[in-house]
Amino acid sequence: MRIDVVSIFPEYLAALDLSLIGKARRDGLLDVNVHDLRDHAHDRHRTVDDTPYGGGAGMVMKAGPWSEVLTGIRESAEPRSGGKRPVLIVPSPAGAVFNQRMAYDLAEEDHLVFACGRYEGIDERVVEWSREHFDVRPVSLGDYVLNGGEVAVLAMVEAVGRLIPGVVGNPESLVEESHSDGLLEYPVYTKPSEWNERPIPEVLLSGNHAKIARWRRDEQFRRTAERRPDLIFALEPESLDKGDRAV
Ligand code: 6GU
Repeated sequence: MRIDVVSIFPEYLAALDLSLIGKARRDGLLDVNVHDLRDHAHDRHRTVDDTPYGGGAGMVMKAGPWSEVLTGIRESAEPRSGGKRPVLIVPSPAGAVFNQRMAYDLAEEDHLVFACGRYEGIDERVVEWSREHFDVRPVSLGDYVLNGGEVAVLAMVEAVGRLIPGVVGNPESLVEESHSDGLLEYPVYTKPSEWNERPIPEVLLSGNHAKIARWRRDEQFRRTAERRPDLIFALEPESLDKGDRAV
């Protein structure tokens, strides 16, 4: 998968050299390119923002540098088989909220481009113009405000990157994690079996795999109902098994 990130703080994205995502890059599974938007501002002060039409607080990112950098990225991308357009993700608190479903969908794409806005956002005409060549998706991490899209991009690239085959060493570990089945994950324990006068749940020592599976599933429901009741309401009836019941 190819990933391009455009930012006025490219140093923020240095973390993409680390850990699992860094290894995936070195292994050739991810081709990540970070672009400095200011390289596409051609005045003496490398200006990327200006005051908003209609007045109001803050500054708005100018269209010119954005159109230049996005055109360069598009032209440098190989023509895609089937004419599939790259996905342009615009991180914004005004976007659709990112979730595991979206991460799975994005992991199927060949080319993701992230446009990190700062200030009050990017001139809306850039977003409209981009639809000609990109599949444009404004995406938010959640209902709170960050100063810019960079931290959101780190989160999204990690969530998507780890779903690409070969990035996570043991693909089994993707199956039983939070949100993979619409529920939060069950609690886990390791040795010693008693610590600080606290034993682990007895069932986990029973050797009865069906019973353990049932206990874990019940714990998933208990946790989800307590911490994220919204997820219980969103469950597809078909995703429930015969043993599921109100916990
Ligand atoms: Cl994706 N960007 C910004 N600037 N703020 C956010 C966000 C994104 N998600 C939540 N708050």
